[in-house]
Amino acid sequence: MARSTFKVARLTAITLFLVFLIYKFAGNKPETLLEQGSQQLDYLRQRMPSSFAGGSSIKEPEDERVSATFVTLAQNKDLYSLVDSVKAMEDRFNHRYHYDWVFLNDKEFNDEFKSVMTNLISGNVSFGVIPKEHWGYPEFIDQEKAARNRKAMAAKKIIYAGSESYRHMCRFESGFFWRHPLMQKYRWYWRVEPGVKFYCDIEYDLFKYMQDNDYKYGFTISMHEFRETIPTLWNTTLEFVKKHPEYVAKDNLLKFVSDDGGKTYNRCHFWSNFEVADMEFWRGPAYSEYFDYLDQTGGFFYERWGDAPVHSIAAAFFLNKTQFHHFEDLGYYHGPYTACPTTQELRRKGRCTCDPSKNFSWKGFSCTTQYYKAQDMEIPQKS
Ligand SMILES: Nc1nc2c(ncn2[C@@H]2O[C@H](COP(=O)(O)OP(=O)(O)O)[C@@H](O)[C@H]2O)c(=O)[nH]1
Ligand SMILES: *[C@@H]1O[C@H](CO)[C@@H](O)[C@H](O)[C@H]1NC(C)=O
Ligand SMILES: *[C@@H]1O[C@H](CO)[C@@H](O)[C@H](O)[C@H]1NC(C)=O
Ligand SMILES: *[C@@H]1O[C@H](CO)[C@@H](O)[C@H](O)[C@H]1NC(C)=O
Ligand SMILES: [Mg+2]
Repeated sequence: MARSTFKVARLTAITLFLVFLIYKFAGNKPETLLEQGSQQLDYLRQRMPSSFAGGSSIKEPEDERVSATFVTLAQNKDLYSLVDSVKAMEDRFNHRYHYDWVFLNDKEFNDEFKSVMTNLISGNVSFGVIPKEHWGYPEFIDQEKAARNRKAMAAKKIIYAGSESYRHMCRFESGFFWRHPLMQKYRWYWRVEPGVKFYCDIEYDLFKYMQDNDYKYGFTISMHEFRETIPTLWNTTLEFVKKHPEYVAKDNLLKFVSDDGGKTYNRCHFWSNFEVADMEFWRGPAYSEYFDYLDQTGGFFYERWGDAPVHSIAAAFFLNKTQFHHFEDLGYYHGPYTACPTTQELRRKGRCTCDPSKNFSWKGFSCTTQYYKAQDMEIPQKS
């Protein structure tokens, strides 16, 4: 009894002494204490946006938010594969910023979907139905030809070859999502799909980081497209570019998508289930006219053009290469691939929970090595 009382007294004395020391050396000023705390984040100061580097005037993160929203295209049946993705985004990032979230669907979302998502998300949430003109066959499409081609492609076991809805989805993501009335008030978006995972805490405002650095398109995973889904996409693109040389950026990223100066497509593209990008680019004349040009050929239906190669090829031609950003600091999964930071610096002392050996970025089917070559940049943190 006596011995344990003594122990408690000794502990208390030591604690008091430590508190005294902290106050003495910290000068008892709250700013100094805050600065000490933020020293742990020194590496972020070097890499991350300037807004995060300040220590003297503490602002609520919302004060500096940019015009941005999350956007998810989904169906009611996706609710419970989507909740984990949304919850992870809230826990890892959005609980500090409260960005809005727009859900889009070709049918009405039901009440369960709406209430689950509204309760989960810290920003304003809205639910939109996609207008028929953005999800369906344009009148110039020969639907019998489309059906014949689907059958022929399905016989060759090409992924999603037989699906009509997948083609409507790809065309919508290629040419329409930013035209939805609910998207009009935003400039930046972050696309999130059902079933995706986020493995790292994101401790800076990634939208603001894009805007402050003049980036237009951010990605995590890149890879090669299946050849059979896009037989005429490249030639159609070249026709457009020949008609509109004025849209080709001076310092473009053509080397990412072509190994022979533009003659052929190497099938590299950014995996668009993750995208953080500036809708001003999609809304601008170069991309709008490019999309219309592609659309009138019917390739979204007669072949199976994906929104990923369409976005990537357009960005590679019409943006300067300084306007792209690879988020090497994000841990991300969309089946079957993972992007996972491999260095301690990027893993931020355990705030990434993915297995670094699963990182797809430098594997053969990925195009991220090609991306760094096209940028004339050294490959970072390769392991
Ligand atoms: N509303 C709606 N969303 C769809 C439909 N098909 C796909 N999506 C969404 O479109 C995105 C891509 O579809 P997904 O099935 O994930 O294709 P994958 O990632 O290419 O395998 C996801 O956000 C889906 O929820 C559809 O018929 N209706
Ligand atoms: C949600 O919208 C309301 C009304 O426009 C606005 O006052 C509020 O700040 C918004 N909330 C967030 C988290 O942005
Ligand atoms: C694309 O164009 C090249 C050269 O102009 C031609 O050789 C090739 O057959 C074309 N491919 C298709 C699928 O039209
Ligand atoms: C690309 O950079 C050039 C100057 O180097 C500039 O004139 C042009 O507007 C830029 N293009 C885009 C799409 O921002
Ligand atoms: Mg998906």
